[in-house]
Amino acid sequence: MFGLKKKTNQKSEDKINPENTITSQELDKNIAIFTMPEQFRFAALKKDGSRIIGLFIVIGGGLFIIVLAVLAYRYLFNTKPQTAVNETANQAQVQQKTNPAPSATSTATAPPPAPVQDPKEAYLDLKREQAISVNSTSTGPTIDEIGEINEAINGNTATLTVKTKDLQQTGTVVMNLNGENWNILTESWFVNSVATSTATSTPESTSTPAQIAGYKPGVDSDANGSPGLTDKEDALLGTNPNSKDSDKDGYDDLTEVENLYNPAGDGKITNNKGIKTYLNKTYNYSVFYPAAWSLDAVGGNDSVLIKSNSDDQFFQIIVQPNAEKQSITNWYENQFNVPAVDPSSVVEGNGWEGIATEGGLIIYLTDAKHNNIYTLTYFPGTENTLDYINLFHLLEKSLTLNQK
Ligand SMILES: [Ca+2]
Ligand SMILES: [Ca+2]
Ligand SMILES: [Ca+2]
Repeated sequence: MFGLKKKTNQKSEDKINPENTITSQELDKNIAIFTMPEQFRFAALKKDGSRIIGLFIVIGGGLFIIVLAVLAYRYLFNTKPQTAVNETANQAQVQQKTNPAPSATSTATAPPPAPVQDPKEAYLDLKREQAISVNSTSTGPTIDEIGEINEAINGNTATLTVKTKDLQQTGTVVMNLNGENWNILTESWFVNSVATSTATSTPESTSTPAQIAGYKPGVDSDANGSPGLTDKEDALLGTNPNSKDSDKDGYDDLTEVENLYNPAGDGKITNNKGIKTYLNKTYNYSVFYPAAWSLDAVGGNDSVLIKSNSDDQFFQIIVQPNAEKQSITNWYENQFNVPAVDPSSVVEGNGWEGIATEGGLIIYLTDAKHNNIYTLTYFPGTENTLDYINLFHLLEKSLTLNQK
């Protein structure tokens, strides 16, 4: 209680202490002074009113100078860099105009722009576009039916192996890179007759090509029960469509073609004017093909189209790396996710071993060193007519790999 009393006493003493009492005049002074910076406060306390006014003028002048300085700074340094940027931009434009292409002497060559998409995604996008397009000339199954896709990219060419979700169809899609866009070069679909019905397929199915399920045989005027060269093949080779042995040497036209002999005269089939040899120097292989057909090598020679001049049928040869150096059987089993290859579909050729599928319309093969996978395909056109099946077999049998 005593302590409390002392405290209240102290408070009341503070209030009545004359030294601490501030008059209304002094209070006005202090309010004015306390708005000033600290260093002027004590000086102002000692000086009279006129001095305070002088200080105001000095401070106001100072503020005015600061404002001027800020404006000057903005004018000198904020506007000038802007014009400097414009100048360099103009210089760059001028340089671009005079130097449109990077100089050949430049050591630092810019890398080519990366493709926007990978070919697989580009293919699916194109399929989606086809699905909503009224004027679509779509090939193969719809986007909803497409299942697993394997892609092999080789430079500007990509080969997609596409399977439908029900595994009933297999497609081979070749795409090429044009600038930043992947375009479909060729797309072909086959019903998986061999892969899904190995139990019922017979080795004879590949040797009687005129009877491949789902395909029509080509017109063969002199067949008389045993198929020979088709009339369209006769036209290309200069043989008689109404004679089984056009050159009367005792060997049937078809037998001669199958054994790489000339059905229209003496010697080997290279003597026939209807046949040319294509040599692919990039992958060091050669094949025989119809001389009248056009040959397009695209994508750095890894996709070659050999096209008929009279209809929409063509042959194709695709080369892709055999990345894991697998035997053709292992490669095929991995690629198509089949447990075991039907032994009757294994074929051999000049320096290669392969697997024939779709009744022999597609042959996957690899060289002795397992460096590359070669895919030979016969596309029998939109009519699915096998007009050139024997010439496709000729191409297959003539394929020579000269791996160093
Ligand atoms: Ca014939
Ligand atoms: Ca003959
Ligand atoms: Ca002959």
